[in-house]
Amino acid sequence: MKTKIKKSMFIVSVMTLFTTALKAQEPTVAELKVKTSAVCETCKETIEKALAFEKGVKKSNLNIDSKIVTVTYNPQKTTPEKIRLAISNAGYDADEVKANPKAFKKLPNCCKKE
Ligand SMILES: [Cu+2]
Repeated sequence: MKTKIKKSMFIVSVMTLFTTALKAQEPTVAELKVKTSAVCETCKETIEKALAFEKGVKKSNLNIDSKIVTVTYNPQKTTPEKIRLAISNAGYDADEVKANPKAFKKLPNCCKKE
């Protein structure tokens, strides 16, 4: 009986060690590229600011020529879907996610794509 308890204790501690090791290996940094509908410097500012307030986002940089925003984020805290939604809620298209119409209406005229 005593050895049985010892054995199960051993198994539990091995499993704990194993899951701890697995957790440590999960990446905390990932990069995502999202095609947006940005057209000018103000768009760039609006999108980068919106992403700066988004949980799990470390940094973002929008290239106006390509309209692609590169986002560095923590995949344990956020997802590409949430990041696209944040861009949509700022008034811009994000890949297949269309801009939130209410947010789009509030954009300055120069930022409204046709
Ligand atoms: Cu703009």
